[in-house]
Amino acid sequence: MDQSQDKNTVLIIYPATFKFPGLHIGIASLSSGLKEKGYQVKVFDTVFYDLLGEQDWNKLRSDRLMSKKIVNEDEHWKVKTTDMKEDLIKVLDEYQPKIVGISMTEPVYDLGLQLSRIVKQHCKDAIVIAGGVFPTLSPDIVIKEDSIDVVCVGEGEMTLPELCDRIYQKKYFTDIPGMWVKNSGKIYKNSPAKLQDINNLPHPDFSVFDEPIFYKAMQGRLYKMVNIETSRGCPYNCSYCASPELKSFSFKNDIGSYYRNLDMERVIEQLHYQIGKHSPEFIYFSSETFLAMSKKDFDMFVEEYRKIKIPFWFQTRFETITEERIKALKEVGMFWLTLGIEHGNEDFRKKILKRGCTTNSIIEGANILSKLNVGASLNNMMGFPFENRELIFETIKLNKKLFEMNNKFESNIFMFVPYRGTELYEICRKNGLLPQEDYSAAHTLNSLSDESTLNFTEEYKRELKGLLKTFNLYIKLPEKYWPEIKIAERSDEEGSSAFNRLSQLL
Ligand code: B12
Ligand code: SF4
Repeated sequence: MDQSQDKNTVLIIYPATFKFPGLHIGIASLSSGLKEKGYQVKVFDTVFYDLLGEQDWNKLRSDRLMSKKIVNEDEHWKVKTTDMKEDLIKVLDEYQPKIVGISMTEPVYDLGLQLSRIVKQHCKDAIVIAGGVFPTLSPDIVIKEDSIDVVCVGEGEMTLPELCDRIYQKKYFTDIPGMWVKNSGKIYKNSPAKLQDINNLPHPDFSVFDEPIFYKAMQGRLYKMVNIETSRGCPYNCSYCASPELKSFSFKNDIGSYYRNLDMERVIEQLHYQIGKHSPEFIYFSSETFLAMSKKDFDMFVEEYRKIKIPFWFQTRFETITEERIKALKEVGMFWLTLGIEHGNEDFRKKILKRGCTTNSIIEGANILSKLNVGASLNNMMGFPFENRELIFETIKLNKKLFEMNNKFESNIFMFVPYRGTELYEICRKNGLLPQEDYSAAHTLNSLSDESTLNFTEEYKRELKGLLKTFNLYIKLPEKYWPEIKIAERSDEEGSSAFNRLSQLL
């Protein structure tokens, strides 16, 4: 890089849902790669701008009886009262970046685009590059946007510094693997870059995030949390998830396996590094299926974590739970875990959602957790194609059964959103369930929306909305209340007062 350049800051924009913080490993990993090459990195995030009219992620969750209200919000979070656009312009003026990156998942794509337009209007010469899951799976949509010059298709740790070097050295940059580049009206679609051995990457650089972003809720309290990556991708193939698509994208393009585990030695090294740097109160193992690890790795993890003594939580699948593992993890600080049920009907789960997990293994796993007095968040969805009220009640009944086994379980319910590139997206499209041919879920910025975006009848959409609202009442109150809960499903005055009355009983 030409060190004579005094302005060598790369700005990375992180469009995020209001009050839904969490360290973004992708951005942190890009930052480490850039800093190794001598660049400065500035992150602009939207986490604390109220873009949803006071409907924040946590409030909606507690309104829907999914989680406890946070008691110490004001100690760590600060809602921004300034204008997001003006704040972004101030950052652009201060750092005068030549390269501005934007990380986008599908639900925040619209917001990301708005921000990219502000950048282009204000800094005409800056190169704007979009990356993340949505640009990777839909580069053709993203590259069409006037405010986007380059799309990073796939991982960016190696390709973004390469692009920056070329730009700073005023070199030709239209042929970088893993990049789609728009130049003088022409689009250069370069082949994807080979995937990296994640063990050779530098540790993610979380110092680019403001302190409030480290604070996430656990059981109604905010704690300073650090995310530790133990793997990328997931061995399973659920039809509604982007992970299998990222896997098949890598397979089809012969760039290596997307599903990669970090060596356990590297995970432990990373833990000590991040703890030393950030002193977290909690650790979140940011892996799609944490317990999909070998016995050798598991044993090493338990042995090493024993010395760390910081509570931790993670996400895994029911099939990966054994009594021996949960007992060992509890002893060394496991506080909580998140598990997907997604649907109560085994056949539906298997055939439509492509989740092979049996109801028996869900119940067995829940039994182990109950016996060892471990709490967990259980994730569920509704509003799928080919589902109906009766099938949704199977999800309710399974969650009810589990809650009766262990009242520390929290049941989350989300409206199904078809993400582009997934198998269920295609099924929705073929069955005329998408509102338009080029549908994207970009407008679902609030992923807790209670409106189904599928082409169902208005009556069924209302029914779904009511069931989403009352899901936890059905689970937590005895069946004798069910007729009253049915009234609470309605959004009229009688429905609302029934909902309020019944909520008081919990
Ligand atoms: C940890 C995680 C989170 C964390 C951190 C957020 C984040 N965006 O990383 C939290 C809990 C905050 C979160 C929140 C959400 N998440 Co999430 N999350 C994940 C998960 C499990 C792992 C992400 C990760 O760490 N990957 C490893 C890193 C290294 O990869 P990466 O982030 O993709 O980044 C690399 C490349 O994409 C690229 N890249 C990324 N950004 C950029 C930017 C530039 C400029 C460049 C050049 C390159 C580049 O380079 C990076 C390094 O190689 C993924 C699953 C998955 N397989 O991606 C879901 C996933 C990304 N989440 C998803 C969703 C839907 C959400 C939420 C909407 C959830 C919700 N219900 O509200 C929010 C949206 C948050 C947001 N603003 O993006 C979906 C996105 C679906 C889609 N098609 O877009 C995924 C794919 C899971 C799924 N269901 O399919 N999530
Ligand atoms: S187990 Fe989770 S991360 Fe893996 S494919 Fe299924 S939904 Fe995606």
